[in-house]
Amino acid sequence: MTHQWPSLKAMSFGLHPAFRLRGPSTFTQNPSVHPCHSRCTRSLSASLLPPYLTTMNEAFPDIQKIQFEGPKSRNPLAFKHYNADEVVGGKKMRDHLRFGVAYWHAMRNTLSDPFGGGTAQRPWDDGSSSVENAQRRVWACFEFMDKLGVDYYCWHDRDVAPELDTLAESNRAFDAVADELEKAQQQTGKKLLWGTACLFSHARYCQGAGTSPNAGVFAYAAAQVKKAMDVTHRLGGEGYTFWGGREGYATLWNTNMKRELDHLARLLHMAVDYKQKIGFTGQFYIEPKPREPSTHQYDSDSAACLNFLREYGLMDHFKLNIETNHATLAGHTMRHELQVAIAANALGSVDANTGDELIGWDTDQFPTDIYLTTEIMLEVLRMGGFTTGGLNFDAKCRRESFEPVDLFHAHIGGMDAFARGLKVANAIIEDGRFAAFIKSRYASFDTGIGAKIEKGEVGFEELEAHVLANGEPLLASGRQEMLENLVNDYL
Ligand code: XLS
Ligand code: NI
Ligand code: NI
Repeated sequence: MTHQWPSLKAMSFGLHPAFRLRGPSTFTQNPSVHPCHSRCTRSLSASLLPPYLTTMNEAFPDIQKIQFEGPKSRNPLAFKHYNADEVVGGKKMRDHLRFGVAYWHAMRNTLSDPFGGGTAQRPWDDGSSSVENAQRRVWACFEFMDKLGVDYYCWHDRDVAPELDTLAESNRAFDAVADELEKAQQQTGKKLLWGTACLFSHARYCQGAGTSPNAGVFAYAAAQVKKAMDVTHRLGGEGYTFWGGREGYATLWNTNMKRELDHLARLLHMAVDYKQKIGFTGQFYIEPKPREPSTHQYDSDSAACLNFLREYGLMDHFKLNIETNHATLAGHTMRHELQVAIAANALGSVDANTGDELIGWDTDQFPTDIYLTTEIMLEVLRMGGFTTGGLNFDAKCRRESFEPVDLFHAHIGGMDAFARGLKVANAIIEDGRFAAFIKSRYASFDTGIGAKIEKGEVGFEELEAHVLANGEPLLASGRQEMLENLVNDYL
């Protein structure tokens, strides 16, 4: 749906200085302070705001709606490959890819790193933790999504609304921001892919949330999840994610691992009960990650998550939300993690990003590697496509890329990379040579003794007799090099 935002340029009188901020930043005096905050000593009260600012603030006044211009275009603010309504393999690109904007990165990440504070210029944001600022940010985000042509977004409770002194106050602030989110969703047709609770930033969670040794912290986490589920439900969210931010340990010298795992499962069972109670029908996801911030996270990879879910009787209620950079931190490829999940009928959604091969942490970069996006889309197509899930850009601009327009370049690149990945994956599937090769590789299990093995009709004695009668088996080449060459034919 196309929505025409009123132009703020025409009515920019009386704007708070934060809104006039355009062009290069001058925050170098104190890089650890948010650029807007360093200039702004008071937070905006609702009465100071012209009424239109609570509905649309023209956060990106110089940027038009991003158009598909095709591969020959030289316009960096255009799609070369992502053409939302183009049909690939019987389905529109937008329905295959179901892109999501991650609120925490696009709207809240100041682009700090371990050696320096934030650099991001976000002129619509006054840097305060006021509810008004949070409400204004909503409209900046929806303007961004609308201009970008992304249909979904994801949030943590504390990305969209501030954490205040008490749970009651935080919940009230969350409701007030949810009012704006609801209005913005209705106005633009954008949808919530999933919500989640941030159970890792506040100091109370320094020893974990569901796995904290402190029952009061467990209770706080439960209360926060309850509220985040309520708001996700209210906003029609299609899913709800549990990323175990600090659900792990720093050292086993102070940890009762078994008890912590039991507690985590208890929290998730409570969430399942509450989901049924409020009638929330969205999909629950667990997001694997091996480490960082903890030394070891209990949800370390797809296999560990599935084992945990099976052990605690939660398999029917959860699928996995798999993130590329987490897969590689776990020492796996993304494709490996996806296949493990698909084999258990548990692939739900994808956090689309990528890591840096030379940096050892979760760098959350935008995916631009077509080989990677092809592999991801091959697996997604192979499982029949997303249902509730999608491709959430859990990715941030580099610290050097601090201008608002960089948010567009980053997402456009990711969307184009996935559009190409989708097309290549679809071509590979339609062509059928890989599938035929893999099928033929296992052909000895289709008939004869192989079929009997698969059906469980033979045991050790029959197989010994088979070898005694037939002798040494004849092996075929794995043809890895030939197949890798074939991939390049499609790119
Ligand atoms: C952090 C995670 C986080 C989750 C949501 O590494 O990727 O962003 O996606 O809590
Ligand atoms: Ni993630
Ligand atoms: Ni991550």
